[in-house]
Amino acid sequence: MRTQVCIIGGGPSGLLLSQLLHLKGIDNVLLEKHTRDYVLARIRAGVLEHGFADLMREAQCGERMDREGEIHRGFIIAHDGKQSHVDLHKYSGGNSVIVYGQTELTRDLYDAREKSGGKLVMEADDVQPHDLTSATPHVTYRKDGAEHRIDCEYVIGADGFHGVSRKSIPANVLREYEKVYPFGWLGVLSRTKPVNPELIYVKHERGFALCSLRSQVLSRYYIQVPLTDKVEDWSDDAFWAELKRRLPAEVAARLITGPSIEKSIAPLRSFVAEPMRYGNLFLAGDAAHIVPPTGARGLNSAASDIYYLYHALLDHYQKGDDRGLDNYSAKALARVWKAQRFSWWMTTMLHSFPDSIEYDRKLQQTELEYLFSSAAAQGSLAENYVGLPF
Ligand code: FAS
Ligand code: PHB
Repeated sequence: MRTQVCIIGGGPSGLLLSQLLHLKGIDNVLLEKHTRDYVLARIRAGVLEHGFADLMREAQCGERMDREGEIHRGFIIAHDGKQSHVDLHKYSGGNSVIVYGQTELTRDLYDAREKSGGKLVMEADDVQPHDLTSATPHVTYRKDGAEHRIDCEYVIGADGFHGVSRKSIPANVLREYEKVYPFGWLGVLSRTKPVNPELIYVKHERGFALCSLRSQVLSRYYIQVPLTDKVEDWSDDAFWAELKRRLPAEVAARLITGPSIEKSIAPLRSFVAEPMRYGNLFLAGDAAHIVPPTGARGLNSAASDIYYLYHALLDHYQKGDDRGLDNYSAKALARVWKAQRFSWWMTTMLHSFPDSIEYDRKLQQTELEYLFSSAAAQGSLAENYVGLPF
């Protein structure tokens, strides 16, 4: 098989780029190692920057997001016995975020690709990119016991943190930067009415907590747990009891609990791989960078990678202009590192660190006192949370 662009990975990054390129007549094939149902069963992000939402609309996949997603103009940080409101709309010059689950937007993207006859190869085994620095790269994979080859001009590595693409960059070229946090997030999804119309981020001496939602009948909650915890250590009752201990009393009193329909522990890490290009391989999304979810930047960092790649490929195929492709890595990384900074800052400010000293805890308190005493500080938080410009 021959195509112009071969995309490895059928998560939101790969699917969004595939759909955008398709609409511009750029031929592409997407290879995903799992089934669509397996991909959709993963519960992940919940908050979309306005830039991501605009890309979904440009991909003609924004209709359900706009109908079912919730516009959020702020959120609450509960800390030191107070509930402080972050007015995103006021401090970001009128912007907001959309609360719409990654599962749903990924479903919308799969539906769009399948409706437009997209060339998606699901359950593609042993995907391997080859000859990346030549003018004729190709990708091989196995399916139904047969070996397949796709000849292409560009390979997009959108295969997530554990994918094959980043590992295809030689060790003497690749530079990796990583910070692992000494805790994880235990997340629960429940068919219950959310405890609050806006998200509540909680800084508590027992550990961080987050009250989020997917809709008015589907709630998403998280509590910080030690890295040694296993999800089987946590019954639903134990989860709800611990969440209530960390919430402000009046919030805990109105919390509606119910059986978990998904429960998992995610480790927290900050990670960046440089460069994001190697020959005709371009990395995008989690294949190149990971953030702790505290700042809701994970999925949203993928958005700008896709935006830059989409426009760079358009310029190449429509104008013969390769400046976008040549500048991709530097441009994408500039925004990626800003998302890294913001996610590190939110995580450091709101979590309990096992090895912290009294001075560190005073600094956390001061960070929050400064934040809520300064319009400039709230403006900085707001512009990062709604999404820095692409
Ligand atoms: P993905 O990992 O989503 O997709 C990569 C795809 O490539 C997968 O479908 C995988 O099966 C496929 N693949 C992998 N190797 C392959 C191979 N060799 N061949 C073919 N296909 C291959 N972000 C937030 O903003 N908020 C959150 O609350 C949040 N929570 C998260 C919780 C967890 C447990 C995780 C892991 C991530 C979370 N994230 C969150 C970040 C997450 O949303 C990612 O940013 C988002 O999934 C990135 O999308 P992709 O880059 O498409 O990568
Ligand atoms: C979520 O709803 O899953 C979510 C929301 C905001 C975050 C992290 C996770 O910062």
